[in-house]
Amino acid sequence: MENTLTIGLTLFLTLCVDISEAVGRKEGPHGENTQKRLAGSSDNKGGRCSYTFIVPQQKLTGALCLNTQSSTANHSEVAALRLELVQQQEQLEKLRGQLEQEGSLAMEVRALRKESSSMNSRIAQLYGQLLHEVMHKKDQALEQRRVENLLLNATTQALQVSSNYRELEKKYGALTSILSSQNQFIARLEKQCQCRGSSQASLVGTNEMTNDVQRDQSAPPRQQDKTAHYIPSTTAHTPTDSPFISFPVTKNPGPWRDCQHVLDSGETASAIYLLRPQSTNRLLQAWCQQSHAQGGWTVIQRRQDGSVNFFRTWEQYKQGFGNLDGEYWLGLEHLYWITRQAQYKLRVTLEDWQGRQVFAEYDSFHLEPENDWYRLRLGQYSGNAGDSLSWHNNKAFTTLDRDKDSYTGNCAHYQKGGWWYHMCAHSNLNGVWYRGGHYRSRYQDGAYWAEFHGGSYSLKRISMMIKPI
Ligand SMILES: [Ca+2]
Repeated sequence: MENTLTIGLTLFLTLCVDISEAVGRKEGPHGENTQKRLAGSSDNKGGRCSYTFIVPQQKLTGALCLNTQSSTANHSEVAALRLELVQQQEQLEKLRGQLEQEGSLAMEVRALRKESSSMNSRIAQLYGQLLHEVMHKKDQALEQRRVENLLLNATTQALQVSSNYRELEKKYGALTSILSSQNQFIARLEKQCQCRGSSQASLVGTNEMTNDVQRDQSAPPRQQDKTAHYIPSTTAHTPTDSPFISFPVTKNPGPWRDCQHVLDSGETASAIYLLRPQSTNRLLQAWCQQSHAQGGWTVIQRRQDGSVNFFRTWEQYKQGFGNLDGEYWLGLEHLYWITRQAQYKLRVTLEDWQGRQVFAEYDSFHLEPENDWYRLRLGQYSGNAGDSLSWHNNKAFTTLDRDKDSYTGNCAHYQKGGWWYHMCAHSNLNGVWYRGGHYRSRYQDGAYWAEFHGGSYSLKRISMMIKPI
């Protein structure tokens, strides 16, 4: 604008100078006053510079110098200037248009930048989500692999269990087969026993069974079983007959009520004596222990060398069996009649394989009759062997062929001897006599007293004795 104004003023001044010169040339000598009035004190002679001051309406700063001699502008220059002015105006317009265009572009750029920024944040968000999903999928893959491994392990275990189950089934089948054959064997034995009883065919059947079971025992079978001391089975059918073959040489031939009676009669030697309990015609022989614990003891059971098989039937446990000077069982029926006479006490003496001797005493002992399965009635314990019989108090007697115990199976079958079983035993002095004490067996079938060395220790010497109080 300032340039345009300057150019305008210059043109105006140039035009003014031209006009005044033209006027001066027309007036000639008459125009001197006028020239002097216009130029003031300045003199136009000899090409001297004349000045004309024009005060524009706008405020001007600085002095304006007009060379009247150079103001020979022509129209072409004016036209050129005008053209230039127009061109500049056009350029100005163009610039303005460009400026406006640039302004709109700047707006667009700003909008684009804003959009770009929002897009960037959106991309960052999406990237974050994607990363999260990738990690999640990775975790899922790991979890899936873990579950697959667990499944694999479980399957392996299931297969193992299945295999074990099949093996157990096979074992069970084998055991069932063994049990079946054992039952058949037992039935055969019972039949043989019955045959033996009815035909009175002496001891052939018994000896067969003895030998057969003897194989379970560590001691070899002895010929003693076949000697004259064996208690014959005829007593079961003719109780009044004497079942005994030998008698000791005594001052008084007897019979006596019990061994205390023998002692009281002056017979102080420990030996076999003939007894006949009161209220019965039943005669029997028993070993009287007269030197131990003040004497007078009627021995009702003895183990010492494994020479006699104790895996016997009900009838045999009822009547008694074995060798009176060795291992034997006096008989439940005899015990019943003896203990009816008075109040008796029971003494159990035990000896282990190191020679240690202990005893257990019960201050009362008697049996119920056969129709109550010779139920055990026992008093208070004393002694140093430990009490392994009170648990059996008030229990019926059980044998291989007569199961009166409270166990689901037959305890006598597993423990290989008749006893007052509960379910099953804290003691079984009629079990298998194993040599050496500790034994290895499928069942707890040794001759043991749990409180003395436990159930898997077969004792060396055992005796059960009764004596009236
Ligand atoms: Ca039972």
